[in-house]
Amino acid sequence: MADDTTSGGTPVGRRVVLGMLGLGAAGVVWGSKVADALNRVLAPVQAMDGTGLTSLIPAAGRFRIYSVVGFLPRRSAAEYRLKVTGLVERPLELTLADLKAMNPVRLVRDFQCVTGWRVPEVPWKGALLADVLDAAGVKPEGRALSFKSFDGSYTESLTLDQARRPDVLVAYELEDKPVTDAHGGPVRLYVAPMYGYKSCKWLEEIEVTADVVEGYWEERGYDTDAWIGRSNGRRDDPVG
Ligand SMILES: Nc1nc2c(c(=O)[nH]1)N[C@H]1C(S)=C(S)[C@@H](COP(=O)(O)O)O[C@H]1N2
Ligand SMILES: [Mo]
Repeated sequence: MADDTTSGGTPVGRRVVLGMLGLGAAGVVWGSKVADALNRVLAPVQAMDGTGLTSLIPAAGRFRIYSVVGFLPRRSAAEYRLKVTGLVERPLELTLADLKAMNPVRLVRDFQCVTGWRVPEVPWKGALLADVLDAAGVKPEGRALSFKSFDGSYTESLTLDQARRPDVLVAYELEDKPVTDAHGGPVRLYVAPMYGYKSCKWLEEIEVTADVVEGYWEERGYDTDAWIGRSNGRRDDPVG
């Protein structure tokens, strides 16, 4: 399943969003007061494509903004915590200051969604995921990671070997500014060599697991190993 699943148009987006709100597409009578109210609430949601609802808010700049829950969750920098749990010696609860105290890494890479859009030369900054893992101390039986978002729904995964690459960040800056709410701030994952869906927004928890636990889009047919240019049947140029 790749770009052939792309389906533009507001009606699809509405149906999916209503489904997620538990109302059920079949029972919805368009034009009803309920639908009108929902449309006002969901006004920023413009379309559905192959990896989610695209909110075409002006602040998005060069990107499309995705949120599978149909809204943009919000957590202030002051109240933000990143939990590191599971098969670790020392479970952690890191503040944004804790993350910034780790060796900062800045990368400039193209950002590539599996549906085909690409933003060239995006600067990212954050702590190496490897450094976060070392701070917690991964137990010998830990071989994979499960990432959870504070949107309450999105999950992702990496093997430990993938996670320890020098181009995988727990990112707090995007385009040399704090990661915005829309882009998954205060802190999101950034997996440079893989398609965008691996880069979990609104990152709340990293659980070390024995085996890979498939994430949101993997459960819906996308490849677990999401290398740009050699997964999901795509032939994109690899990132530089
Ligand atoms: N929590 C969460 N993370 C997510 C998504 C999402 O819907 N929810 N979408 C993924 C996909 S498919 C892409 S391409 C990128 C898009 O990042 P952006 O919204 O900052 O452009 O976020 C990824 N991370
Ligand atoms: Mo995506």
